[in-house]
This record gives sequence, C-alpha cells and structure tokens, in this order.
Amino acid sequence: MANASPSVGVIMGSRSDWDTMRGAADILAEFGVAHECEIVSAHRTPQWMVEYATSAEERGLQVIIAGAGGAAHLPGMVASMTVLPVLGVPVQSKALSGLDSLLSIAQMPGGVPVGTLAIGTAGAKNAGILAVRILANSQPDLRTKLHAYQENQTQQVRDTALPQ
Ligand code: RP5
Repeated sequence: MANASPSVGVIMGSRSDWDTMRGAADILAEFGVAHECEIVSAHRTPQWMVEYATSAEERGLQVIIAGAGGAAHLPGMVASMTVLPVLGVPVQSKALSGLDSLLSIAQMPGGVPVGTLAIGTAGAKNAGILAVRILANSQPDLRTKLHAYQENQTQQVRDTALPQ
C-alpha cells in the first residue's frame, strides 16, 4: 500500500520527525489509502523539496501532509509550489516545545494556505484523518469507513468506565 500509486505524500524535515509523523501514516494504512513517506528538508535538501513539490500533482498525489519542527518552513514552502492541499504538522521541538513549529507553519501570508494541525502526535493523527476526509469527497468507500471509524471511537468512549 505504501508504494502503489500513492495519493497522499507524508513528508517530514528529518528522521527525528518520524516518531510523530508515523501517526499520520498509520491512519492512512488503517483506511487503506496508498501513500508514500519521505524525508524532505526545506533547509538541508532544498532542491529535493522543489522537485518533490513541483512534481507532486503530476505524480498523482492528492494531498500532502508535511511535518517539521523548529524553523518549520517545509509545509509553507511546499504549499507555495503546488495547488494540492497541504496539511502542516508542527513537530514538538526540544527548545520551545513546538510553539516555534506551530507559529512557523500557521502564520502563512494570504494566498498560500497550509492547513495547520495541533502540535505533535495528535496533529499527525488528525492530519491523516483529514487527508482521508478530503479523499472521501470523491471516494464513497472512504466515507463509509470514516462513519465506522467515528462510531467505533464514540462507542469506545461510551464503554469506558471510570475507576471506582
Ligand atoms: C527540522 O529540524 C526537522 O523537521 C526537525 O523537526 C528539526 C530537527 O532536525 P534534526 O536536527 O533532529 O535532524 O528541520
């Protein structure tokens, strides 16, 4: 599933982002969405970032999930070079707990949108779900799976008892 005509690209600035970003990949795998995962750094591999962003549409990607930490320029730079929806995940940085990542990703100039998620693992998970929701607009089978996912989540909470 990870390599067959991917419709979602999951990219991140560093290997160190993987523990966070695997949450997005796990959701895509759970829903059976073909995806690819790559390290693409805005600062360490800028030419590769340009190549990735400018070829994404013609390669058949429909959504890009981009995670980065600190001076997190990757999502915004990718969004500037494609018209595909870009979902940005602020990775929790050591120095500033991800506030730097969040602001770097969220505070885009008008005209270059990045859909910014929460800091860290919740953001990565939700980016995966949001990508599935976008794809579900044209894929009824994914809509059905989303209903089941949500109902299951609700049931799990309803079935949870607090300690006496
Ligand atoms: C960013 O710098 C990456 O997205 C990562 O979150 C952060 C630190 O990278 P490493 O020094 O751990 O490779 O580009």
